[in-house]
Amino acid sequence: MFGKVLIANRGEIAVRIIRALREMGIRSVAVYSEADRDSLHVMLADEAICIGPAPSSESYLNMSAIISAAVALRAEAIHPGFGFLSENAKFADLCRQCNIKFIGPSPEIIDKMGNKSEARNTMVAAGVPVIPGTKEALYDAEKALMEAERIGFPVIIKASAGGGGRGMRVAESAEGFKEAFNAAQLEAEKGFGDNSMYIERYIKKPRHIEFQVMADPFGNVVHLGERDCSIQRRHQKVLEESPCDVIDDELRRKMGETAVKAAKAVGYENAGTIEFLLDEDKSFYFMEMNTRIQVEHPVTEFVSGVDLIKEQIRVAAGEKLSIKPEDVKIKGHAIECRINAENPEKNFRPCPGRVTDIHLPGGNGIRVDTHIYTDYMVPPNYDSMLMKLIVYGKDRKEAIAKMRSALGELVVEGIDTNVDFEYDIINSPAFESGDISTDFIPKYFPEYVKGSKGL
Ligand code: MV4
Repeated sequence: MFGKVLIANRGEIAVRIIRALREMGIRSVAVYSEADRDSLHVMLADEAICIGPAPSSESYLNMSAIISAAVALRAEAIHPGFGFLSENAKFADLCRQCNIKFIGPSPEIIDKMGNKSEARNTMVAAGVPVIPGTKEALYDAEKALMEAERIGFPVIIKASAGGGGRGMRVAESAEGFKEAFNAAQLEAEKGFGDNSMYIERYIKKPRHIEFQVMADPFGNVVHLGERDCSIQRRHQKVLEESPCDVIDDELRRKMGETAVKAAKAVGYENAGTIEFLLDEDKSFYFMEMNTRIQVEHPVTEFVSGVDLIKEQIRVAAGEKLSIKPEDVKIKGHAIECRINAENPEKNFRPCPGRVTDIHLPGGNGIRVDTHIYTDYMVPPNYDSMLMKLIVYGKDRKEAIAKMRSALGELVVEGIDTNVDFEYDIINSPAFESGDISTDFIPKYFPEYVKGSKGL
């Protein structure tokens, strides 16, 4: 096992990883930017080192500064968390060259899954269902239109290098298709420096269902059930839950088997997520694979009883998976709300500033993952997530009741937050009845989508 691990991240996930390391008897090294000197992750780690100025590009994305820190403090491995360098194949490769274990999959796999069109083709070859669409990269609106006619409208135009909704447009018919294609392509070119596109049939009102997989270096792969992450606002998840209400044991077995097949097809290692779109008729299709631990991993930890961060560290150190497929039992129901420093009344604009007071909920089945404390200054330089509130109950009804109670108790003063927005969602008849799809917020909370460009 490792003696010392560096955490190449900040905020609540850095805190989460440091706690797992401490429980495992492994020393932790925090890295921080000049804006994060007073951060909780710096205080909790065994050692901490400044890696640059506030902008991410000069600190948390600064590969040579992070590698130098690991070498100087003799860390044997780096946990990248999520965001920042977590899905950067170049960084994973740099770690390998410097003899530092990157806690995640190989650079080759990160690269392969990072190209969404290539990932899709890989899954087709592995016999994983994908949404009907194009195989060859498209660069030209004229040719793309011919493909769209073949697939049948409506279609969705996606950037090969994309993901998370950028460089994406829906075309309802041939009319306006070329404009949509060119707009998406321009966005892809600007955003990723890659103008290759692909097209799929557009699925209306799907659910975003993702399966957690975990793989060791010996080819063992398990899945730990699904998360329903359909409730999103402009491709940002707002609330996640596990299990999904409309997935029965038989469908879970089928989708889980498919997720494991997908991971095995690429020789996957460490924690990963297979994203599916689930259609209203219960057909499911591979959408993307995320090659990192995800924000919403705690809901899976609650229902599976597996500590995903510890498992990541163990398999990265060369150990076998601690769980066999037949040992996995999904029990109860978990819900996560993401608490952000933002103002829902003002188009969710970020609201950095000083936290003057907080009160955290607690009790049976309540988990709070956060880095904030009284008098903490939320810097304006990073994403606005302050906290994850996660609850666990015997069933969905109890989990909803716990979340309602926990959100009601939560106090964060000094800055604007989305707590009331989350409270409204949890208390809505639509959420309670389980009428959930990716258009949940525009459908039931249209007052919150003003100024949105839709997709
Ligand atoms: C789709 C789709 C419908 N049909 N693909 C959005 C982000 C990216 N990961 C893929 N996305 C979608 N792809 C086809 N063929 C609908 C979406 C989509 C979506 C997916 C998950 C969660 C929220 C969403 C919101 C709008 C659109």
